[in-house]
Amino acid sequence: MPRSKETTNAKSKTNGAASAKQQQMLAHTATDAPVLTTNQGLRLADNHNSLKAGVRGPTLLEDFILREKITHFDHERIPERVVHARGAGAHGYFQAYKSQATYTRAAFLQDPDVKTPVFVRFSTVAGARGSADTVRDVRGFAVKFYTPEGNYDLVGNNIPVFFIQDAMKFPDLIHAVKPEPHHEMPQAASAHDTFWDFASLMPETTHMLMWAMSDRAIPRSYRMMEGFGVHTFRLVNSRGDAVFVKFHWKPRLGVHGLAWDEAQKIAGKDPDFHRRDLWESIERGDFPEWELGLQILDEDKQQALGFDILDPTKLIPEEMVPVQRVGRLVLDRNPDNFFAETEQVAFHPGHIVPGIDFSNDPLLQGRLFSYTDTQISRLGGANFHELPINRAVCPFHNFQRDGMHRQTVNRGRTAYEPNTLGGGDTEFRVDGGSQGFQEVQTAIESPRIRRRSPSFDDHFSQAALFWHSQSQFEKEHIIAAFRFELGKLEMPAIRQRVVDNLAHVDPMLARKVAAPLGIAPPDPKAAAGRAGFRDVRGKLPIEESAALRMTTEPLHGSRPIATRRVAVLVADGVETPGLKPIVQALEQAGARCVVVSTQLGSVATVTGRQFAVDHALAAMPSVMFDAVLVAGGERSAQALAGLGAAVHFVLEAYKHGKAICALGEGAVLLRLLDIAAGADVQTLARHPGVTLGAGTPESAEATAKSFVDAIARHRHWDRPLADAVPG
Ligand code: HDE
Repeated sequence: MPRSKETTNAKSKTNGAASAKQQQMLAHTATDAPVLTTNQGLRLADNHNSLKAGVRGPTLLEDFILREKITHFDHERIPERVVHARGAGAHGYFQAYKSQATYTRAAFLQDPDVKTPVFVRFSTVAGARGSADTVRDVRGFAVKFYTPEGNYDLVGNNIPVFFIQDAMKFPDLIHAVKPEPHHEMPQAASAHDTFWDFASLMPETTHMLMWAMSDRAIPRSYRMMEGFGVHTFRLVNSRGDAVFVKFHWKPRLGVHGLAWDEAQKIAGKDPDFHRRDLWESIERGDFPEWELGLQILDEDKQQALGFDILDPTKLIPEEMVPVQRVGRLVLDRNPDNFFAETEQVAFHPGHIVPGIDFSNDPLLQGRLFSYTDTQISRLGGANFHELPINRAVCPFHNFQRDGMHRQTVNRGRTAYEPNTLGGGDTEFRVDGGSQGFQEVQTAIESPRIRRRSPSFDDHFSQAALFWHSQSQFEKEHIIAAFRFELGKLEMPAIRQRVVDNLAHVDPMLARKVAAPLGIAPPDPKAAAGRAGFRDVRGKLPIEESAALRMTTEPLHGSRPIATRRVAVLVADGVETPGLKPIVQALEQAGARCVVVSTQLGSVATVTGRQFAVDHALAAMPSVMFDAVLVAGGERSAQALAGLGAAVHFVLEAYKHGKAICALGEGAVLLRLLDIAAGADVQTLARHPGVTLGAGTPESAEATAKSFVDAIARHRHWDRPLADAVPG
């Protein structure tokens, strides 16, 4: 209804000056923007003022517009996930390299020309939805394939084994690791008494604890971590033949971690570190990529392995059963809306397609009924499959009906099967033929029994395999992580139980962990006497597995430092002729260079030109970067060397093992660290990952090459002085 003149005048009077200004700001969109309405489609004449009894009077109950708006706002939140609450997601596709028909009839693994759409959600496990990304934790790696045969969810983690063997213990595990119930502390951390109390009393957790204390639990990026289906599944071909399978995701960029000190600092300086990294990479066109790997095992070969493939605390070493790479996953589109997609996506290990089936892993079996339950409580009813992010892309129809928030308008008279009234003999038929899902038929003839299989009793041999497979730096980081976590405990008895258990992995590991903890030396006998302790060792034919180490080899190809972030430190008086070709070479090798200075805007070069600055030191600390390039130029270098923030920047990067390159006079920042004193070849050789360049255009090529090589090794953990550097 058109507004009368009086109404308009009265309104502008009551709105006052501020409102007039706001309306002026909105004026340029007024003609083409869609009109604001209520949820019922009623056009709004005012979105700033509630309906009052006079301009200074009380708000009227009849203001249905205000009530609708506030009521909706009051109900905006849904319960966060019980576990994996903190996450980030992206769209993409999966493409098989060639048909896997020999093993499976799953449609998405047949045709190399077909791209199957996917949505992937990465997550931490313990923290609340607003917790920091870089805490020490397992990461979720959940993939939803929208296949022509229905949705298939591969709901895995970045660690190939799990803490417990039986679903019965999952609520206990999660209650132990979540913030303690009396004071709700600590957030998103396992370094507290209840977690280690539980873990130390359940020695089956030992293998997973080794992984959780390693740098795998503080990934550099979601893009640089592996993914695993964890449980043993089955693949089934069109003849109905089944094989066992373990699923792997292998990242194109290698597997890399942060330094623990760095991870903790990032948690404060940029709690969204992983989420931002994923988002920005996709926005820039650096699409994250993984290869899908299959470890295939004939059903009759399982006995020969020396451990039980149904036990989720065990992995199959790649040396025993190689991983076949069968396709690639590419993430190339960010969500349009976090809530609608990343928050409402509902994964379930039981969302499966013909050609894939389960094993009897008792943890997997428990998961199969848990996930529907959680979606019903989180997403408000049984119709969560109708939300756009959860909808199958193939037609789906059945006689399930009604329920909260039903969106489908089912037609016709029949909601049952069989029927004769549905328009034809039956409205839908079941497909008992080649297309329908059919479980693998397996014989079960056993007594009903509530007991753990004795074949699950080996709690330590794979923990030992993991430990012995680690490189020196990984071992040191694991020891430091155990010391950190146990050092936070209030109860010495819990520390003692942990190191007593560790003595069954390796006595030296246990002694090193125990040394600074003020407890008695590890006692393997005490551990062996405790309830729940099992150490019936199987026989593994290998003592080490190279596949269990993190990547230290540089990437091959033309972009060996793809997506690495390099800070270029400059100040007024910077020399650019020797700097620019290096920046160019780094970017050609795939890196992203970011100019950092004392202030935003630009600095003046030595010849008086403007050199643009991307970030100020105060807002962009060195933990946000993979490498540092200190520019040359007498005045620039002196200015930086006189600034605590700049010195700390380089100091911290050195401590965290990052590649550092200083050009010409820029080396003065390293001299303060006593790194480059008398910078001859021998001295430099003692400082892995440090490059000193002359800073001239002629020397740029050689300097860039050495710097790129250093960045490509990710981190230089073998720095002799790193511990001595305060930071
Ligand atoms: Fe989960 N898990 N889980 N889980 N899980 C959930 O489902 C559960 C387990 C995993 O990004 C919940 O939708 C039980 C193993 C991932 O949305 C819940 C048991 C592995 C995600 C649930 C397990 C996982 C979840 C919480 C033991 C690695 C996040 C919200 C029987 C293979 C998916 C939800 C996402 C989420 C239950 C064990 C991975 C409560 C009962 C083992 C990646 O249903």
